[in-house]
Amino acid sequence: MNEKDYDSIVKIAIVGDSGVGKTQLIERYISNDFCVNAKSTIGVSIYTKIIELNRSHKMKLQMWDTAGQERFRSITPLYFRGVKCVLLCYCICKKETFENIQNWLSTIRKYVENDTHIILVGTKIDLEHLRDVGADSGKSVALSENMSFFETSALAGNNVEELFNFIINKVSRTGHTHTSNLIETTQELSRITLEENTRKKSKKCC
Ligand SMILES: Nc1nc2c(ncn2[C@@H]2O[C@H](COP(=O)(O)OP(=O)(O)O)[C@@H](O)[C@H]2O)c(=O)[nH]1
Ligand SMILES: [Mg+2]
Repeated sequence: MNEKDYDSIVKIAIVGDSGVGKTQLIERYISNDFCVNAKSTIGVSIYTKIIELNRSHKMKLQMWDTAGQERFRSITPLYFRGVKCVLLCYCICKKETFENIQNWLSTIRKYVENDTHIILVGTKIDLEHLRDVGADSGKSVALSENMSFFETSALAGNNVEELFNFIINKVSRTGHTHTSNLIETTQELSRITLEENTRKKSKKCC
């Protein structure tokens, strides 16, 4: 499938503490598909996957993953621009990653539109024997903060397909996508990357 062959585009951003399994979750979802690429640029990896909603509509999912800068709490507003859905992840075996959810929420809500879906995701449920955060706690925070809730395992594959099908369902029902915003965002990202590369090159010369 030609990567440009799509009718709409949806940006999804994934956040949460370092090590909770964000990258693995996305890689698990896309790994069996041919229409996949990850473009690593300044601090961001962008994965894409084209979904055939029906015979006349192909939707391109653009998934933004951090390249570790969440460790320093230095995610740029650009990361959230035009986003339609945010996956906010914590590890069910590490309570502190769950306790950080409120901090993440304040960051997310500072930058996203009101109609952005936020999904709370408890990761690594294959490590049930090490569970440190009950599913009920996750559910209850999700409910009080108006988020959807999933528990997944990227390792075993539990609920990964279901999670992304849920997202596709949600965003396709609300209909509109932020195409123009996304084009601007992608152009801006290319510009910054270009500037970064030029700066690095000129440093080497001197
Ligand atoms: N047991 C288990 N380990 C996982 C799972 N997902 C990720 N990991 C491990 O957790 C560590 C961090 O994963 P990564 O995706 O890089 O986390 P990120 O920093 O949030 O992107 C790695 O060692 C992964 O192998 C999972 O579902 N189950
Ligand atoms: Mg990562």
